[in-house]
This record gives sequence, C-alpha cells and structure tokens, in this order.
Amino acid sequence: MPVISRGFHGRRRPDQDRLPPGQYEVRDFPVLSAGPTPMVRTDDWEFTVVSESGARHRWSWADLMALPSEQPTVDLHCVTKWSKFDTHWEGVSLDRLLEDVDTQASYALVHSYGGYTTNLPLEDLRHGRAWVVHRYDGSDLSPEHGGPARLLVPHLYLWKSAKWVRGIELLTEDRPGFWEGAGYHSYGDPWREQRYRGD
Ligand SMILES: Nc1nc2c(c(=O)[nH]1)N[C@H]1C(S)=C(S)[C@@H](COP(=O)(O)O)O[C@H]1N2
Ligand SMILES: [Mo]
Repeated sequence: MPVISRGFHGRRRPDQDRLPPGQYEVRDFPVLSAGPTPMVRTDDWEFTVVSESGARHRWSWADLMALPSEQPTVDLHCVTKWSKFDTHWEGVSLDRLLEDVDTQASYALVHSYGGYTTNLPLEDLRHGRAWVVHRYDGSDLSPEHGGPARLLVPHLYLWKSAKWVRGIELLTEDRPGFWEGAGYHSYGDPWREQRYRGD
C-alpha cells in the first residue's frame, strides 16, 4: 500500500463529524474477544434463522457463497472508545437472508459459535444496515476477527457485530445477550452514547 497523505483521497466528511461522542480514532484493528477463538471449518459451518414459530432456515457455507455479496465500507465504533474509519468488508446482506423468512417478530438474538450472544431489534438487521461478512480488506476474514464469518452491524457499537456468527433467533420479546445482560445498553447507538444500561 502506498502511503498517501490524509487529505488526498477526498473524505466523505471531516473526521470530527465521523467520530461519535467520547470516541477516538485508531489505525490498527484491535481484537476484542470475551473468550477463546473458536475454530470453525467452513465444511462444518452453518447459519440458521429460526423464527418465533420455530420455522428453521439454514444456509451451508456453499449456500452463503452462492448468494450475491456486497462490499460495504463502514466506520466501526467500539464501546471501549476506539473507532476505525473506512473498513472494507464483503458479505451477504441480512435483507437477502431474511427475505424468505415469514415473521412478525420484533427482536433478534444473535448466536455465535463459542456461545456469545447479542440482541437487537430485527429492524436494525434490515434496510441495508447489516451483513454476514466473510472477507475483510480483500482477504478471508481471520479467526480472531470472527472468521469464517461474522455479523456486521456498523450503526451500533461493535459488540453487536457478533464474531463467528452461527444464527439468529427471532423473538416477540426482547432478550438480553452476553454484554447486555452484564449491564451494557440494550440498543447501543454510538451517536447517542448508549454504552451502559440507563444511558
Ligand atoms: N462471538 C463474539 N463476538 C464478538 C465479541 C466476542 O467476544 N465474541 N466481542 C464483541 C466486541 S465487544 C467487539 S468490540 C467486537 C470486536 O471485534 P474485533 O475483535 O474484530 O475488533 O466484536 C464483538 N463481537
Ligand atoms: Mo467492544
């Protein structure tokens, strides 16, 4: 990669306006995992969506690869206060994965290999705002960053972007995930600085 000065390749907006309250910018990509990194082979990988009626939709790795992918470039905001601008990903939009799922549910509980969970309103997985991503910066997603595939929901704090994602449970009642049950905010909007319950 050539080194290019900051202002050279026209940014969408000044960096200050891209930084939510209380955040600072980093150039590296920190790894934050609550437990050991699960090693999931793509041969064994599956992704499921289970609706509130119990209907189960399943994708193998080959199924995922056969779907049209998108290449979002997004800013990441971690609740520990680092933000990383212009990260490049490739993956499948949740709009695509949810399009044949018949549901009246309002909430989603995301499950990962290894047992991590996180909750969010189902609406936040729709409208081009969430992806199951399997490539980062032009390479297959590394295990420490959630490979073979992770959820990417960049408009919420990064703990919502479950690494090693394995499925989504659709619920009529909200149910807290791992960090939400430990006192973090149920929604986690970085622009409203919703870090902890009650913020
Ligand atoms: N399965 C799983 N997903 C997870 C986590 C985790 O511990 N386990 N940590 C979350 C938190 S708190 C953050 S900040 C991001 C970190 O992603 P990174 O390690 O790729 O930077 O992953 C989120 N997704
Ligand atoms: Mo985090």
